[in-house]
Amino acid sequence: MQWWKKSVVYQIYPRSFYDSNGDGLGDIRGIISKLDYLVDLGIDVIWLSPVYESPQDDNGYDISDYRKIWSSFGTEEDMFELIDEAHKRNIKIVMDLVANHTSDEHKWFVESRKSKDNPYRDYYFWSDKKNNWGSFFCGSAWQYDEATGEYYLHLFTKKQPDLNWENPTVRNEIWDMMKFWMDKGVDGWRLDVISSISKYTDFPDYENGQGEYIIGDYHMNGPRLHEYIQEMNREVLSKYDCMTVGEAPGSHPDNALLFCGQDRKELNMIFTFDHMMLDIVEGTEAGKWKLKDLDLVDLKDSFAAWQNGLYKKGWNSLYLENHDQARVISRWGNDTDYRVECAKMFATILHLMQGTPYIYQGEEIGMVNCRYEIEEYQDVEIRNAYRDLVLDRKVLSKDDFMEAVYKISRDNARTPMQWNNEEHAGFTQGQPWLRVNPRYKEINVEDALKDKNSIFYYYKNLIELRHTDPVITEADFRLIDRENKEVFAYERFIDGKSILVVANFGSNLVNFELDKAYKIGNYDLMISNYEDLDINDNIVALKPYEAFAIKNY
Ligand code: ISL
Repeated sequence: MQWWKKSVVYQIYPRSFYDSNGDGLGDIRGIISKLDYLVDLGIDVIWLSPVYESPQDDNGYDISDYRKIWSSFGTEEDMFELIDEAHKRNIKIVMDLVANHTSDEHKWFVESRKSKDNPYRDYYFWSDKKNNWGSFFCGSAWQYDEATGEYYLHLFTKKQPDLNWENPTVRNEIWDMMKFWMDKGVDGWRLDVISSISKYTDFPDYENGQGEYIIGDYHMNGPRLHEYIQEMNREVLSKYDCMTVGEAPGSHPDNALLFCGQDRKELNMIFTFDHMMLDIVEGTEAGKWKLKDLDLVDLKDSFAAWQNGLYKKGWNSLYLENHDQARVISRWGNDTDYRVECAKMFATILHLMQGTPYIYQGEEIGMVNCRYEIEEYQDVEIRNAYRDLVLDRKVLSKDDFMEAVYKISRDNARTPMQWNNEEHAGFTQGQPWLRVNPRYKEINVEDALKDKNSIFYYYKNLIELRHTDPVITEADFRLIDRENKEVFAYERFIDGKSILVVANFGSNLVNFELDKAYKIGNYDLMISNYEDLDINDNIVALKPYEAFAIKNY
């Protein structure tokens, strides 16, 4: 079995992880000093969000030199040392490949914008007119540039011009850069918005949609997408023992296998957004900022479709949080009275499915969303949306917008890691770039490590189970009691062995009937977030956010 199928990945967002030099920003030496913490947790792989040279318009997802490290994060030597120190501890390092776009300060773009006949002109998309495509971060996806009187394409901010993958020279530049890092020991890639690298180059206008600028199907899954990924695999990936996970907005169970089908020679797995969109009202002018309640049945259906759709044909990535998503216990659960139970409940559901689980920094101690004044938020997505949707176009009231920010905005995940109960949660000796969540005195690593019932040790147990029990990595998946709006239950089964996972998704007391196969005496408890199960005649009385897994072997 490929190593990444038994691995658990831990995502580090470097600017918020640990600051070793007191400038208020996390850095690579900070990460090195915390590697033993990750060894204790038991993870196998670190996915590092971008550390490259960057003007930081989008916190490093705007790269101006792919082979240099941003000086506030450290030096190239620091990065090589991180790779080395991680490897000494049997931890692999996956870097972020942000190649759909560069920074406008990358030398390719600096050249490209100079003149229409510059050799770098074709590295990007230039046009004498714009269509009605919108940017993910508000407004038009086209920016007029004085120097040559043309527009360039940017699906993200105007400081993130899209690379033209039609140009074979661009692709070769990317392959060389990937080899550069892999030759330094990097073990794989998380590929940023990989589903957008191929464009519909006739740039058709959207016919239907809300507002002046529209985001829709032309923004992803372009005609040459899989040709490019296959070329990448042929030219680079196939030459290394590496893992790959593509971030793929617009991926669904029916096209997922094009990316990660075993016979495709493309990627190992992808990140879908299907389950993360379930509380967003789609197709409104408010974009991602118009929310509705999550329906648990939708969430179950989404996971089940991916679990079943990829079984024996592809491989799932399993995630609930990352640097673009809110803290899940605040978004869909309870981050006050039942914070600990709830965090363990989400972990149980996620980590006992088939796939490679991803833990986002702080998830393992149950970090929660924050509520700040609008001025405090740093994220370009929040700032642009506030200006466009609230101030300029008045699509949303400030109150409605702020409620959405508190629920789903990206800065919820980006507040500094809470290491202890000292000032700034021990993240920095200086002024943190984004205010530390005020609940750090109650939620921090130091306390978690002292409490054997903490969320941290629960994650550690789940990781240990994945490493030791092949049923978790190999078994089939079956949803149980699909229509139940309060309980998320599923079974994993293979060769007569089965695991039953049951989770109460709310604070109500709920009775749940177990299948006879699991009657008392027939099962072993694998993990549970309460001291004891309350079972009578196959009926289990579930306490608030109670979750457990039992097995019949
Ligand atoms: O922006 C979105 C919805 O608000 C997503 O569909 C978007 O495509 C996705 O979040 C892309 O994310 C990645 O690329 C961005 C960067 O800002 C994110 O941090 C990164 O994860 C641009 O590089």
